[in-house]
Amino acid sequence: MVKYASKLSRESIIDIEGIVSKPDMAIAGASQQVDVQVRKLYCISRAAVLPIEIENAARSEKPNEDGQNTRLNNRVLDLRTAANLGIFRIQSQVGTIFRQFLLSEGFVEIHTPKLIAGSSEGGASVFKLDYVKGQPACLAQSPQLHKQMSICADFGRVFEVGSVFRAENSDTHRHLCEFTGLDIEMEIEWSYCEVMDIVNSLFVNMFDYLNKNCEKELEAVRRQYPFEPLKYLPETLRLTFAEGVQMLKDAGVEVDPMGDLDTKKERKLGQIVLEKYGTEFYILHRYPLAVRPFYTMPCDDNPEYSNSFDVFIRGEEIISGAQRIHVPELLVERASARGIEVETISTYIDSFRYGAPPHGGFGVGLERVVMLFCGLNNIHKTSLFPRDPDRLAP
Ligand code: ATP
Ligand code: AMO
Repeated sequence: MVKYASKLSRESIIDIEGIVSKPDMAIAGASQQVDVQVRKLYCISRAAVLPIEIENAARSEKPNEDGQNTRLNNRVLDLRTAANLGIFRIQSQVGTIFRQFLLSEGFVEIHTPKLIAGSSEGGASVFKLDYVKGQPACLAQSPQLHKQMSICADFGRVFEVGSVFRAENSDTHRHLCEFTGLDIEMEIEWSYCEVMDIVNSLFVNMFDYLNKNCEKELEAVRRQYPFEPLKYLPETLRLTFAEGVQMLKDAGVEVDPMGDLDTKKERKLGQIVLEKYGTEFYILHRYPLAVRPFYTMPCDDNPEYSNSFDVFIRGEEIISGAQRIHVPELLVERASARGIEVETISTYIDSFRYGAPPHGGFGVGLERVVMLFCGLNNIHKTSLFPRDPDRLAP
């Protein structure tokens, strides 16, 4: 039996029969919990020679020791490490908390189509494909249009957890070509602040829950990828875009007050906010209208700004949200101004013609939330089977 066992390859699955006892601590290491005197041994599933060493995958990335690409090529084995299993258990909790919290707040879960006639967000990052009978179609870049249409259908409050497709053309540490979108849309009574209130209670609740209930998983991730716990406040900090621009200017950074912030400036602002307010989770709102999607509602008091917001963890965006335009004429005007072919979204625009309530919502990238909560440096680590410009398998 010993000879047979010594020939078994690593990661083979075996059944054994034997006598279990407490180990002699003087002989066994402190980590050994049990001793088994094996009487019978059966091989249930024999593993072939491993293409990567799981011990290497379980260490921090070291050059020449099964780098990230090799590990992703062999993702099933790579996922067997404690850190990776921890990451996806945490991810599962994030999705569960998102669902449970919204259901308790009266939101209805919906499932919108992923095959649509035109682009849902505009821009170039659209996967185009041939639909049946030769019709052109796109993969949805977000459930944006249909979640708003569900509000026009009188659901009041809706949410969706689903795949989102973006034909991103370059590799970055935080972009995927397919990711999981956590989306909400809701009627609003007074202002888009009601949507930011949901962001606040949902995420403070989520972070509290993860810290309290995922200790083991967080520890497994931390052992391989050391990180500091996320600093956040019981009431999420809200700054206006103009305040953010001023803080950057005061720190000597050149900023266009009516432009968007690039990744570097977002990170810098994150550092300034942490030093000044002691939080790594905050909301930046009232963005210039010109840098937001066509469906974003301009501010009443100054149409150069918009009722919109982004939310950041450790200086990187995890959420975009806004009040939407519910007036069809204004929607047509804003879509045309952005070069969108209005015919491709005519059914969306028509749904605002028969009495549409003021409404707003937001979209969250699930992989980004987990990446940034765990202080990880790359979104591939939080996507089970990542899709990027160079990766369609496994
Ligand atoms: P979203 O798509 O929701 O806006 P985002 O994080 O991609 O999320 P953007 O406003 O598109 O935010 O981009 C912010 C910055 O991120 C850009 O100024 C640019 O520096 C960088 N960036 C965005 N997309 C890419 C990309 N595909 N490749 C490289 N850099 C990108
Ligand atoms: P936006 O385009 O900002 O907004 O996307 C929402 C959130 O999705 C995540 N995200 C991504 N994650 C991984 N890879 C990508 N390529 C990628 N692109 C975006 C980010 C981002 O904050 N319809 C609006 C949302 C709304 O207003 O309701 C939208 O899609 O975390």
